[in-house]
Amino acid sequence: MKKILVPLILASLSVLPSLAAASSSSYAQLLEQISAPPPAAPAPAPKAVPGQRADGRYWVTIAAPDKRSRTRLLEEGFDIVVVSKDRRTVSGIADKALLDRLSSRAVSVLSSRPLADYSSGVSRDFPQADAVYHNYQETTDLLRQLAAKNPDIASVFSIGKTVQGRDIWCLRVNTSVKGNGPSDKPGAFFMGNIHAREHLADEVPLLFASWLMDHRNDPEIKNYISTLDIFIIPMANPDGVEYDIKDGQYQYFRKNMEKNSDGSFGVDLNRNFDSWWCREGASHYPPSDTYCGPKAFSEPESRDIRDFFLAHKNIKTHISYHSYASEILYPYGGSDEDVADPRDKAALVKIADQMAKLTGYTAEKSSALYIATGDSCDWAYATDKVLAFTVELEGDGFYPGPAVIKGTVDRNVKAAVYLLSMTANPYQ
Ligand code: 0X9
Ligand code: ZN
Repeated sequence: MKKILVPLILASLSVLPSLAAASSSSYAQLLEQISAPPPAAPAPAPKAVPGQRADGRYWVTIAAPDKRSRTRLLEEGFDIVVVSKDRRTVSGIADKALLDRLSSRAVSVLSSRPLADYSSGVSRDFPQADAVYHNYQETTDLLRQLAAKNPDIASVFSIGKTVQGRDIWCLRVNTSVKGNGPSDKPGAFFMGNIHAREHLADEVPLLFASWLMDHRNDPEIKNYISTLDIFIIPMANPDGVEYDIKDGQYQYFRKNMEKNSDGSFGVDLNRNFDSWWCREGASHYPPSDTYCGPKAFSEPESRDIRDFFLAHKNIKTHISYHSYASEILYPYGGSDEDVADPRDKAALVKIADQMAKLTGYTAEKSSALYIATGDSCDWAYATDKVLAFTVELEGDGFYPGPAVIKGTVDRNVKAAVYLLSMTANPYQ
């Protein structure tokens, strides 16, 4: 019955935008899209699916390259609305239970978003001029596409939820372990966008992930991929990001979306870690941009990142991307003290110097920028001796426009690859 209905549904919904059109996950094509001039007219708001209300269901895109797999999906109860032109993907509607079922099986879910986003007409996207930046959904979709195209080496998993219930997604590149399981291989962890308005700090690790997949067969990269455990979390504070771009206008928002005791919003996640918590460079005043929260690790996002580190003690090196100061910073930032271990100090300085050469940025001890306590990199170093760097990307503000993306990513890919080269033996 359902099989007969599908063509009718497709015909009746032929006016829908081609939501399932395959978007590219290749690094070169992503950069081409970024360099292309923005379209003259604003993109139309996503249209409501006729007759559908915002009721907890999802608009889902799934890889289904043959008829048999599409049929199986229908039998599972997946409501196929669109088959992509190349017939490789289908999009349609699923409730939460079905989406969970599909995600936990071998089915390749490429993207999913609440139907509410389609029917409410609420914009959650960048201003038109910056449309090439990736919002939360686009970031999630790209990570999933990369994993779907490289299933032998990559997987995507959530490290936990945000205040508003979004998943914080991690792409893992590991030839033997998928998802969140343990690995003995030395780990390198790249994280971005813990501060909401620093959108370039999502683009760099996200496009680095795409670059890695494109270059997976280059002998040097192949070697890192087969010997290391690489984690990439491009958007550590998705609630803040989505708020910052709400209604297509920038909100200059830095923090997470915690509702504070005084009614204000947001804790500075980079002041909420348990490293000299809420001493210098942090504020107890909730409306402040550097509000440290009511206690260390009061926030789900900082707890998720903490627990992620604690679950992966094999992580040796780390970058947290921020913007914008063109700096490579090494611990400590919460104190003028040097790290006590001279071997670690030498490695931190050496690696920071080399990453500075590769990017053209300035290397310095984090506290030289200013002392700020509760910082994620200080905590990672103090807890597990992770060689942790804050990379302050370039630009002339928080919203430097699309033109800076390519150069910034190119330069930082070089530094990230260098960090990979140091991960197995940082003290070389
Ligand atoms: O203040 C911060 O959290 C970072 N700078 S930003 O402008 N992106 O907000 C710098 C963190 C460096 N760490 C310390 N100085 N502790
Ligand atoms: Zn920042």
